[in-house]
Amino acid sequence: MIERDVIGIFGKMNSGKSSLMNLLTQQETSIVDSAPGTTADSKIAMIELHGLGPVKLIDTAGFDEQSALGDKKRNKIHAALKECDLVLLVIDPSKTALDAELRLVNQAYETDKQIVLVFNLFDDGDKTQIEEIKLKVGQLGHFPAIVLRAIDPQARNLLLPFLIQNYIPRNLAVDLLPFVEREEFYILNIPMDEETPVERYLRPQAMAEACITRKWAYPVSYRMDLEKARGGDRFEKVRWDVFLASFKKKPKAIITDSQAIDIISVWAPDDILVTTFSIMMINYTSLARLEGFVKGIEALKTVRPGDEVLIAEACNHSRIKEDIGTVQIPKLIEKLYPGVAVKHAFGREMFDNFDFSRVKLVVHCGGCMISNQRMAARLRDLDRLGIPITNYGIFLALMQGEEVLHRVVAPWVNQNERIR
Ligand SMILES: Nc1nc2c(ncn2[C@@H]2O[C@H](COP(=O)(O)OP(=O)(O)OP(=O)(O)O)[C@@H](O)[C@H]2O)c(=O)[nH]1
Ligand code: SF4
Ligand SMILES: [Mg+2]
Repeated sequence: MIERDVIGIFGKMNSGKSSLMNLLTQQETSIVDSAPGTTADSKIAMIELHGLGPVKLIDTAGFDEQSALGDKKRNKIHAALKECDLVLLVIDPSKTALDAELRLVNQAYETDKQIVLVFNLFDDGDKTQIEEIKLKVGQLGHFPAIVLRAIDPQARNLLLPFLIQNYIPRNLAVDLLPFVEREEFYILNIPMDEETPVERYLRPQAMAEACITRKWAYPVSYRMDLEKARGGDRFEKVRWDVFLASFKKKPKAIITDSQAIDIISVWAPDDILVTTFSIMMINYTSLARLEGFVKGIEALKTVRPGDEVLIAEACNHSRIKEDIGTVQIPKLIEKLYPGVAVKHAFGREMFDNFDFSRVKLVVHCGGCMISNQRMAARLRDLDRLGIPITNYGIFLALMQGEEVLHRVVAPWVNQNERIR
């Protein structure tokens, strides 16, 4: 069966949803009429869209329908919303009451849907309303928007490139460890502290192990005693040296817990690649946008007293003692950037309602518990606010010096081909 991306077309009655459907299918798929409430049931079309592949389009009834049939129609709209990957929200800019649109946007956002706005221009004079709408309804200003005339067949030439540029397809996948080669050895350095679950690896560790094995290469786990290593315990270093010497074939790379980068960057021989789980994970969840996170750390050069650095974790895991986000990174910031305040945001909804006005940098965890879509939405929001974002692994590597940062990023250079 073909995995289709599902695109739902939503909006008020008579906003031009069915016209948009027909524009995409290039056929009279849906009935278009000036009578409000023409589309009573969801209308479905299976088509191939150039650049997007096979898609299922769902044209829905107007969500402002008040008739006796309204409830049944609304259930259908909800079903379509649940099913779709991309919400095309059609807005007639002459109608400036947008409460219903906002409700839909909130529902769509909570369920990780991607959203784009289609301002359907019935009258050229309505153009001026669009910026007003975006300003008035700030939330709408966050989404990519296109202005077109749904009944103009030429509008398709605008709409398709716009969708390709702004939509991340469901089947887009990124190679978790693109530099892994068949029949090579890879060390996973897993110190295991109080936060480590007893019977399993953390998600990034388990994913790395599975990925390396799937590629017919060999993952080898090593438990480093970080306390002893940092305390200069001679035997801990000897244990590491003996471990490394036991390989007949030199391991190709070490993927370490970012917390151990201070030790690994010194103990790992120069001819073995080094990176961290956190960097691997953020590259994966951001769909190969590691470069942006590496660039983001440059903001540290310009932070001043009174500025804020936001530490963001995408889940609410239990935090014990020397937790990286609540203890280790804040300590480093306090020490190296006096007067810069550290803020925290945890959980999936973390960016909602957060006051970003003084935030100069976001330092994000690996993000293993959120979807690519949600991460993309987060990056887009920050981009619009002009706030750079970096990641735990990058931050901790830089704390060991520019050359260490260089080293942990090196395995990814020119490797980040997106795979569809
Ligand atoms: N001038 C102009 N008219 C349009 C445009 N888009 C749609 N219309 C007209 O607006 C009316 C409603 O269009 P539809 O596409 O049926 O709207 P809808 O949102 O599907 O409406 P319902 O199914 O009733 O909810 C029709 O008469 C269309 O011809 C446009 O871009 N410009
Ligand atoms: S989402 Fe972030 S904080 Fe939570 S387990 Fe994954 S990497 Fe750690
Ligand atoms: Mg319709």
